[in-house]
Amino acid sequence: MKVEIGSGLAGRERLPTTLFEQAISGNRRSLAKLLTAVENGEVSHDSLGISPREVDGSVIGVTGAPGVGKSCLIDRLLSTWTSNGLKIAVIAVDPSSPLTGGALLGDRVRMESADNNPNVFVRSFATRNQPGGMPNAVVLAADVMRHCDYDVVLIETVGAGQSEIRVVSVADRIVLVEAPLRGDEVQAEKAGVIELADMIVVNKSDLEGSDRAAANIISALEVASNPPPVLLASAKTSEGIEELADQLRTLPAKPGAELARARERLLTAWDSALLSRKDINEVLDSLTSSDNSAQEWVEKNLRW
Ligand SMILES: Nc1nc2c(ncn2[C@@H]2O[C@H](COP(=O)(O)OP(=O)(O)O)[C@@H](O)[C@H]2O)c(=O)[nH]1
Ligand SMILES: [Mg+2]
Repeated sequence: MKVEIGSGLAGRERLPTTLFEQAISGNRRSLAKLLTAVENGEVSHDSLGISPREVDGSVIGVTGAPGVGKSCLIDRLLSTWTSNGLKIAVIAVDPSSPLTGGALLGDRVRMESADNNPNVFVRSFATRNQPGGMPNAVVLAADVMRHCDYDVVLIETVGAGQSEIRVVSVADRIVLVEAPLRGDEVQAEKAGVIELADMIVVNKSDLEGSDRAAANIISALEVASNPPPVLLASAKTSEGIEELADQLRTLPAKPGAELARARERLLTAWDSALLSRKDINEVLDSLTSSDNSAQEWVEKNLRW
């Protein structure tokens, strides 16, 4: 089935399947347009005629608090991988888009390897109009990029909060980035990510305290049944980057993480189904009156 997308596109370009064909044959502009339709929820796997991708380790979520160096590390990975002949796509997800406009300007500056490199495609995704739907859009975007011959798709989040965990839980593998000065104690915020992370990278190894930060993380992980590998690296000096780039290409999924990941995916699908109810605005209106509680509404309206 062919679906029309947006009125801004003329003629044959209106068809996502046409855009998809053009994107597959290497047209970056068509890929960008198709991804806009994906971001707006205007296309699906079905309408593009593709099945959801098999998990093969090629879609990697990169999460961690703002400022730890995720974008800089990704920039280094882009250089390393593209010089080995790989094509890499990056999806930068910005759930705080009302403030930044989803443009991630700072990140664009930091991803220097992306500029004018035909083997790199960087795309930012805003969650603005997508309550609960973002992870689904990211899944489709990553699948589309893989179809367009990108060997690795990196998904970068702006932070490491609950909504970011939701987004990266759709990736095949999850990398948590840490940095010294933050790593002194494993904070509550990270508990959920640590359960999901297949690897922890302590970035800024050029700074004092990075060894201690890594040691603290390793000792905090001792209680975990399947602790992920912890790697020290520096996006500034490139120390550890080759090793990181190598390991990420063959990183095994952490045993036991499937359940935690399935849980996040279920919650995502659940949110998305709830928030896309036709009567969602009436439901929300009814909850604004003080005698209706959300808990009661759920009990009355959702049965299992
Ligand atoms: N010393 C040092 N600074 C770094 C390193 N990696 C990133 N930074 C700095 O950390 C800041 C945040 O980096 P950025 O990649 O934007 O972090 P993000 O918010 O996690 O994406 C920037 O000022 C970088 O220059 C590193 O390996 N060593
Ligand atoms: Mg960043």
